[in-house]
Amino acid sequence: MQKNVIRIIGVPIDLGADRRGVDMGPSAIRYAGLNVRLKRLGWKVEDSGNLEVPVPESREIRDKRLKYLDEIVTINERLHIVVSEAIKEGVIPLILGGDHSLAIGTLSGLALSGKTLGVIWFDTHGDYNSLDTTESGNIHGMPLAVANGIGASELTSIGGMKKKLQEENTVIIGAREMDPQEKEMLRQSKITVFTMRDIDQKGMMEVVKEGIEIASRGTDGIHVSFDLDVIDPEEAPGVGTPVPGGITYREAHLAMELLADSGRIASMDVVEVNPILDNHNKTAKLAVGLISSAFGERIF
Ligand code: EXY
Ligand code: MN
Ligand code: MN
Ligand code: MN
Repeated sequence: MQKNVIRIIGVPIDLGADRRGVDMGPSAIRYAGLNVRLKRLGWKVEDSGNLEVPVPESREIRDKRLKYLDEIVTINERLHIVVSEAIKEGVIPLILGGDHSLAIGTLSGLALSGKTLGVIWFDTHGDYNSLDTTESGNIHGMPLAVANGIGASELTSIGGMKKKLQEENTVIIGAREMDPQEKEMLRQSKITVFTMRDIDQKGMMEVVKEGIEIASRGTDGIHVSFDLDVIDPEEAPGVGTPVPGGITYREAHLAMELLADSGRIASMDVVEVNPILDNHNKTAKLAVGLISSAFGERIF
């Protein structure tokens, strides 16, 4: 087990979303000083560069319920192998997106590694659509459903097994926009959803404490999947699907600091940073600050 090693894996995918630009997320985050910041905290940082994302032969869509399916399957096949290897080698995979469809590969790789991990999914959205419920056909709106074995078999079969998720150890935090059928499907699952209303009423401290407890119950650790659009677009404008009324800068840092205190973070995705829609790399800089808090940076 190689203690205190973080392996950065860039996944410049933007085919899961409607808007181009999120493929530059990994570069924007590195440019914001991620590697130095982690090294300063005492981590050994292995940056494995970016996975190669297939270029679509043409932009014509074969199935409008599953846009760019083949390319997204290919990149997630590649990603799940390297994530599984990282976990088996005892290092912490830190996956930089790229849109949230990459979580299909991450969660498949974590399951393939043999570890049982809880999931805390910070997101505006449920990401719980399937080809039967999606209104956009964008696969970045599907990864959590896919990990739970729901959706196109080309996606749910990545990494072999059907289901990669332990629903009773999975938590969404920050939800404030879901599609009607997606909401119905989530209600039928055992996934815990903390909406913005729950955060307003209970406070982020209580929500994260409950989330850590749920994601830790009987698991080997926690996978954190952080979609920057969970943060209010005033603070994080550089995201592909902004929705007003998000969590604050400080609530996001508190959540990361509490997770760091728990000592249970086994892996982390940081997704949906879109530098094209950003100003002066503000969202990528925020992402670097949050990652640093998650990996032990202290105010005092
Ligand atoms: N629910 C909408 C859809 O399925 O298209 C919006 C999804 C946005 C997904 C981003 C990654 O969080
Ligand atoms: Mn998402
Ligand atoms: Mn989102
Ligand atoms: Mn998003």
